[in-house]
Amino acid sequence: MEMEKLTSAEKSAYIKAFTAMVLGRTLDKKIVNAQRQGRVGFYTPTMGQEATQVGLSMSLGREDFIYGYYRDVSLLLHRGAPMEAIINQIMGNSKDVEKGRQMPSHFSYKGVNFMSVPSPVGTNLPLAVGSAYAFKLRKEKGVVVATFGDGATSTPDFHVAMNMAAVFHVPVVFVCENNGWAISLPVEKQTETEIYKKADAYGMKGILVDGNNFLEMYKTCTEAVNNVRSGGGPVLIEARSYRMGAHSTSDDPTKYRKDEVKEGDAKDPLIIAEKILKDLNIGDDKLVEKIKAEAQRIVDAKFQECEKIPPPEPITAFQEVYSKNTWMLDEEVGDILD
Ligand SMILES: Cc1ncc(C[n+]2csc(CCOP(=O)(O)OP(=O)(O)O)c2C)c(N)n1
Ligand SMILES: [Mg+2]
Repeated sequence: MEMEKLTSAEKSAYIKAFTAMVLGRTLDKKIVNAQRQGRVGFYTPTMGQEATQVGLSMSLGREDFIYGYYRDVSLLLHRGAPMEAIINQIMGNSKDVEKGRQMPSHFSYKGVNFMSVPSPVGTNLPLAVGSAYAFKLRKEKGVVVATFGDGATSTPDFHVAMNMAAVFHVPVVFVCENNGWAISLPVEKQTETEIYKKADAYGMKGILVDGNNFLEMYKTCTEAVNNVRSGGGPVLIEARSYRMGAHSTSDDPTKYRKDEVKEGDAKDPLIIAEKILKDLNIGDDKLVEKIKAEAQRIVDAKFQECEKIPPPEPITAFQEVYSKNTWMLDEEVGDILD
């Protein structure tokens, strides 16, 4: 890698990025293990997509909105969502902002403008476009980001959203986290063309980027986001990585694939990030080990804390949907809780 002169702000941004990636990976493994022990119900691992998510997050501002998807744990962590908010959501306990009413991994965190994740794949895309249209009409400077997988590009919503975004020239950044798989379907069977090329048909720029490399992601996304922010119209970014884990804790990928990238391989985004820090003289083995040990300590402590939190009270199933409950709901509450 060519040597660059880095400012101290850049150095700390890169260390923050690496730390978020390590936290994401560590939390991921903790939750998968806990699911195997029957301590949480379900989870969609983020492993392999840490660099894509963190590099993207580095390019965004506080005012920007994210219509993300169920794998965006590293993005949430880097953007500043408290780790306990993520764990509480997975557990569906009484401190979960959704009070257990969403499936685990379907996060929502207002503090960092991360909208509620919908289960039907691709449905966040038209919502992101509508939101970006509102930004435009109000002349606000924020951009809206939609993240989604390679499989989501086969949904009608993807095409509807791309077309409307381009026609109305709204400030939206589509980021396809192409991890090579949609459950058991490889991307080669998903589409006859490369995903970033689809942008051309709608009249927007399509960009291909190495999603395993956080620095490439950061640089590419920063340029793209700045262009969208200054009125350049929407963009589609295809970030290529690899889903290192199972689709979800209900999936057994050994039934349909041989793992092509394993933890610690040269293509592992954490290994690439470690090498970047070392090549740029920002960090050494000692720093890397310190960050990893600290991440493990934090994850273990937070997990233990969250496990002590009781489930939501039954009455909460009837609250926070309407500003004032309908008479039918009131009757139901009476029947159940009397
Ligand atoms: C409209 C719709 N169809 C099917 C499903 C079932 N489903 C859930 S996740 C998934 C795969 C999505 O793959 P991709 O978009 O590549 O994201 P990834 O899980 O690989 O990150 C499918 C088919 C769904 N939730 N919604
Ligand atoms: Mg996929």
